[in-house]
Amino acid sequence: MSPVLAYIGIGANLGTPRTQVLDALGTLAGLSHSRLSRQSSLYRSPPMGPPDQPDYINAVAALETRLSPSELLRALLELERRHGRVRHGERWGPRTLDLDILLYGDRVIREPHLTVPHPGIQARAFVLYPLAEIAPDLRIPGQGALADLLVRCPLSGLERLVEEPA
Ligand code: A4P
Ligand code: MG
Repeated sequence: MSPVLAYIGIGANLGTPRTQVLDALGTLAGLSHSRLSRQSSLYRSPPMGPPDQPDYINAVAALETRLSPSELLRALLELERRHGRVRHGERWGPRTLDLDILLYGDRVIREPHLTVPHPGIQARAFVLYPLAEIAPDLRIPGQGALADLLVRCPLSGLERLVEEPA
């Protein structure tokens, strides 16, 4: 099977979100049958949904992969399990890492456990802006040009984090 370019959305808002997102990018880079080809900056945004939770850190990665969509989903769920929990004393805390398959090439997938393109894409600044940073000319199957979705999507407090030089 020839490689497909998949886009992965990464989000975290518990524990140390920035570290979790950076660690997730590192682990994605080591995923089998895959190559991390691009990664966005990190972005901070207020929570979409219930407001009584911390701000999120989000990023998007482009992954060239030979994994099938279901193999990729399985790998991401496993990665969430490995990275997505923080110890609070002796007990495992809540999930702290969310990994979504935003796009898998130009495929449209509607299966019980996998919907691609990810259903929230067009309304989520924390997905669209990082995606546009690494793939400005992208078309979203069934939804049109990313650039057109972007102009219709308010920033909603999204902020790109500028990394301090080492
Ligand atoms: N699943 C179906 N399609 C996909 C896909 N394309 N990628 C299934 C990944 N998973 C997919 O996932 C539950 C199941 O969804 C998986 O087992 C898989 O079979 P989940 O991550 O536990 O739950 P969810 O349905 O994604 O709900 P979740 O995570 O509560 O909601 P969302 O939609 O992911 O939103 N605010 C800001 N600012 N930034 C954020 O990142 N994220 C959320 C979570 C809420 N507010 C946010 C952010
Ligand atoms: Mg999710």
